[in-house]
Amino acid sequence: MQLPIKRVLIANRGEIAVRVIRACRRLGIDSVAVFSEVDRDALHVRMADYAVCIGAPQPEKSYLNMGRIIEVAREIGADAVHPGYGFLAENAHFAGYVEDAGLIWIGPPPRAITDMGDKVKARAIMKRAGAPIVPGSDGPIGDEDAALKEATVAGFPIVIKAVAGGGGKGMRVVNSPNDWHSSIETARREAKGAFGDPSVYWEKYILQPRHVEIQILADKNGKAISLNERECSIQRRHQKVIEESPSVVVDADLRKRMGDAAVAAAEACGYVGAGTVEFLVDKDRNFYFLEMNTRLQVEHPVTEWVTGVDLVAEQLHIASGVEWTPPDISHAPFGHAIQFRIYAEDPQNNFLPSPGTITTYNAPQGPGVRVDSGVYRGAKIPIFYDPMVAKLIVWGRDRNDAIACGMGALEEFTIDGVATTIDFHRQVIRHPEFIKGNTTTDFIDKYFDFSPPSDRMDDNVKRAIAVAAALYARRKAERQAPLEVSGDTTASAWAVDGRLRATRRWPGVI
Ligand code: MV4
Repeated sequence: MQLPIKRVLIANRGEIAVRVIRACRRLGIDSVAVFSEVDRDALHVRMADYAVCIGAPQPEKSYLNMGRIIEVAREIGADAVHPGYGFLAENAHFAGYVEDAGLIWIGPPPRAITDMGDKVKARAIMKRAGAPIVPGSDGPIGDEDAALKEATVAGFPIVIKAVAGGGGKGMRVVNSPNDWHSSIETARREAKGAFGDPSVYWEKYILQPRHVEIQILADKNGKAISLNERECSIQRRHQKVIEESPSVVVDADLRKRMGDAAVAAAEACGYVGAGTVEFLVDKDRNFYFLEMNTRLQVEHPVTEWVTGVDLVAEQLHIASGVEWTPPDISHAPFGHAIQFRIYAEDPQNNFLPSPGTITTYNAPQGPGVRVDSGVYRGAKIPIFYDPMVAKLIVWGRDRNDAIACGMGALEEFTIDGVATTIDFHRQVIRHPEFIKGNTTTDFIDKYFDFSPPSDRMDDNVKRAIAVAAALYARRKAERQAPLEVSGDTTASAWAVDGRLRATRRWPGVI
C-alpha cells in the first residue's frame, strides 16, 4: 500500500537507524539520516537517501538537540519523525514539538509517554484497567510510618523505587523494617540526583523473577492487539543481554491472560503505535505489571521472527493515519527466536566500553540468521554513545534448534579491532542452566564470575594452567601442520581462525 508518509527523518543512529531506513525503503518512503560530527562515515549515514549533520559528538549537541532536528526535518521536507529507541524516543516534549511543527510523530501520543513515565500513575492506570500490579503503595510515599505499616502487612523484602525512574535506576531493596527510613532517604537522594525528583514509592520485592514483556500494537481508533511475549531475564546491571520468544514459562493460557492484560493497559492509557508492557513472573507463574515502554524496543526482532510482522512497517502505517487492519498472528508463535546483543565491551575488564576501529567484521549468514548492525569493516566506534554494535537474531523450529543455530552463528561471528561480548555469549549459550531454560534475572550473577582470573586461582591452579597452555601450543602447531594430501593445499582461514578462537574461551564460567 502507498502510505501518505513520503519522507521520514530518523532522529537516531546505529543499528536502529539502519533498521528504520530498511523499513522505509521497503515501503517506498524516503529516509533522512541525521548525524553528529563523529558519525559522518557511519552506516546509517551511508544507507539513508539523505543525511544532515546536526552538531557536535556530545549527544546534547546532536542526537538530543530537539530544535535542530525539527529544523532539519522542515528544511528537508520530511513529513514524519521516527525516534528509534533511547535518545528522544520517550521524551514527551519532543513528541509534542514534532506535532506542533506539523510533522507526524511515529510514536504514541505525548500524554501516554508522560503517564507511563510516572510509575505511580502507571500503576494506578493499570490497576483500573484490571491488569495485576505488584502489591505496593497507591501513591508516592508521604508519611513514612504509615507506609511502613502497609509494607509490613505486604511482607518484607520490599523495594523502594523512584516515581520518575524505570529500568532499575534508583531501586533500593529493603530486607528489614529497621532499614525502612534510611533506605527511603537513600532512594530519595538517588532519585533526586538521577531524575531531579525525589518522589519514591514501594512494592513487595518479588524474588528470582523472570522478566516477560508483551509487544502490543494499537491504532488511532483504540484498537489494540498483543503480539505475544518476549522473555528478557538474562540481564547484567539492568542491561538486557539475551532475549527470546516464546518464553519457556509461558503456555497458551498464560500468554492469553498476559496478552489481554497488556491490551487493556494499552487501551487504558490511550496508546497508539508499537509499545511494550513489562511484567515480572514469579516462580509460581503469577505475573505483575512492572512498566510500560512507550517505544520500539531493541529486542523487537525476536517478535518479528515468530509472528512474521514487520513492526517498523506497522508503526509507519499506524502513524500515517491510513485505515489499519491488525496483522493476523493466529499461527504465532511460529518456532523460536533468540537475540544476542553484541557490545563493544570487554567482559574481562568489567565490561568497559572498547571504542576503536573495527578491523575485521565477518557477520554470520545462512538459514535462521539475522544480523541487525550499525557497523562495517573499517567503521569507528565512538566513545560518545551506547557501545552496542550488532544484534544477532537466530531462529529454530524449537528452542533447542534455535540454540544450535545460535552456537553456529556465534562461532562464525568475528569482530576484531575492539573487544566484544561475542565470546561471552558463546559461554552463556552453552551453559546447562541456559539450555534447560532456567533463565531467571539472577542468571549472570549466579553462574558467571567477573573477577580477574588471577584473583580466584591458587598456585596449583596457575601451575596446571601453565602446563595446559604449553601442551596446547604444541597440539596447535601439530594441527596446523600441512595436511597429508597430494596436490597444493592450504588451511582454510576460517578453520584456522576457529581453532585459535577455541583457545580464547573466556575464562569466567564457574
Ligand atoms: C522489581 C523486582 C522485584 N520486585 N520489582 C529492575 C529493572 C526495573 N525495570 C524493575 N526491576 C525489578 N523490579 C519488584 N517489585 C526485580 C527487578 C529486577 C529485575 C527485573 C527484570 C530484569 C532484571 C532484574 C534484575 C534485578 C532486579
